[in-house]
Amino acid sequence: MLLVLNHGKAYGLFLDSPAAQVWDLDSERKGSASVQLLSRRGFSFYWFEYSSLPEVVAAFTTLTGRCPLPPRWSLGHQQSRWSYPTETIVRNLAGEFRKRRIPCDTIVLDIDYMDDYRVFTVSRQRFPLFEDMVSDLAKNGFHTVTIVDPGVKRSARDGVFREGQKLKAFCCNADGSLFVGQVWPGASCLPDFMRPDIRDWWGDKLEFLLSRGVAGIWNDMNEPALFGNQRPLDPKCGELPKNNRQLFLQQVDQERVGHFEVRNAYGQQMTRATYEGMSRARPDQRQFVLTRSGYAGIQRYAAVWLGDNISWFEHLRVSIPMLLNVSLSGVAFCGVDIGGFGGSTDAELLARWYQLGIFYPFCRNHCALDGRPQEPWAFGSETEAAILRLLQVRYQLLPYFERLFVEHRETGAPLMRPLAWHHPEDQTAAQVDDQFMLGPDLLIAPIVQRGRTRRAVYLPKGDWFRFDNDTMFVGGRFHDVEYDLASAPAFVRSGAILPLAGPVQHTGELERAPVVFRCFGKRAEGRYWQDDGASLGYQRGEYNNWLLKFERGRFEARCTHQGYNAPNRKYSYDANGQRVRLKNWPH
Ligand code: MIG
Repeated sequence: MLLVLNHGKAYGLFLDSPAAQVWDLDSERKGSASVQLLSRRGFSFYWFEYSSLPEVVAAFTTLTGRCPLPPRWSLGHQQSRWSYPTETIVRNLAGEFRKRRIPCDTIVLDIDYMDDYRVFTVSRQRFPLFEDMVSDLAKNGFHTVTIVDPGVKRSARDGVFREGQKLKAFCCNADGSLFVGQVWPGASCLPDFMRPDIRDWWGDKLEFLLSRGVAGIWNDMNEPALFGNQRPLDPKCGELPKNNRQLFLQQVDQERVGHFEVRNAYGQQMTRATYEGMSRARPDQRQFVLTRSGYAGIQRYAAVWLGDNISWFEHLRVSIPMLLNVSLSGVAFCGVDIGGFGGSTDAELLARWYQLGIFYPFCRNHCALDGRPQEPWAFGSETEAAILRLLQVRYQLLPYFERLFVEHRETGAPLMRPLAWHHPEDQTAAQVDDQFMLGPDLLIAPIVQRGRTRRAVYLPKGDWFRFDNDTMFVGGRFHDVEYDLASAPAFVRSGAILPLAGPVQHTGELERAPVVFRCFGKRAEGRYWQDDGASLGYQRGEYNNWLLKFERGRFEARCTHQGYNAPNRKYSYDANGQRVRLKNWPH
């Protein structure tokens, strides 16, 4: 969607077609913009006209959908690498986290857990006791996420391929022969996820992983990406090739259409198959699916990460405007690889990336095969201590993150918002793209350049408090702010109440961890949401909703909905540096 803010008006333009689009917003400064769509199948065009950004996004997400509440564990810290190739390495990795008391909820297994990269297999050579490993991890508070790519090895010895052949599940060339592409398993075929029966088949195949205790699924390569010269269309060519020259054909209703006509729906429909399959297997649970590819509405099925970035400060910095764009397009649950995927990170970059990454809705450290390892302890004790502290902040703030996901469902508002979302009249705020708001109460302004220990932070009007030390700042101007490696680059709006929980090692401990309602400013208001963090009970009213107020030295919590029987925990509030225990908190 294209968003335009202009003199108190907010517009949204959405050209609904999964074919290639080229938008040129006057790159040559000719005074005109152009939109090109390479399709013979028609399109829908939506025009939104409101007076504010939140209204346009509310309407757009009414049209395309909103994220279901994620399972709480998926909001914790995730550790990934291409790859953790053996059971011993995975077990040691998990052990390291707990030994060092670095919070972590999830271990992600990239393509090397499979046998010969064949989908729905496990390498018994490298993971002889895969099921035991997954269940031992779970006992230790870790969830296991596995990657699933669309390519199915073209081999008569592969059961998934044979089943797919029987169902005529795979995309074909114009002459009816099987389309074969090169991906990780070698010569591979691609399921046609446009077909509902094939989505069902694929979704049911996930049982292989789910029955082994796998908690979440990561869909990669689902553009679909192919090796070598099997490239998709270059939209700049200006013309859509004939059907038989569009890589392969796909089935859309009763018709066979060229792949380029529906290319952007491929990842979307694969991810949908995944989400729906998981929902059938675990009907009352929240699902965690992660995807690289998607289309408008992908938020209904999955979190999105932005693919292969590089361990550069430039990519740390650009993740902010990129994630803001994705967020404003409805994808509230998003992030990029913390530390950077390609290349090699270093101590400074990793710590600075965690300073930002703890505020991404999706918080995962991931890196490629050939770079140097980048687990939180990979660069010595100073960096490790900084990252540990930063991750503690992430976990403290999880009740706030959960509230923001609830609000996303209510209003469509993403978690990450440009400053202009809350300050539309502020001309300076409109220009800032290396800071963002996390919900209404937190402003994040990280270090985005190498060698810096301080930066200029723009605070819109109002009073602000530095999250780390409560120092007050007057807004409406820039401030020169210093951050050591362990400080959270966050400012809290005066008038906010943040529920802070912890300390914990993983989200399994969160529900019983003490909560402190921290009040910022002389008068403050907040909201606190409680549910089981795992089931769909919230859709049946199994949650508690509290409105919090701090005024004239008094703290008050008013329950506006009570439907969840929460376990006991300690509550207190913290105002002006004084902590007061709340006795008789009604559970
Ligand atoms: O050709 O699965 O973006 O996160 O580690 C590379 C291996 C395929 C690309 C993904 C990356 C992942 C990698 N994948």
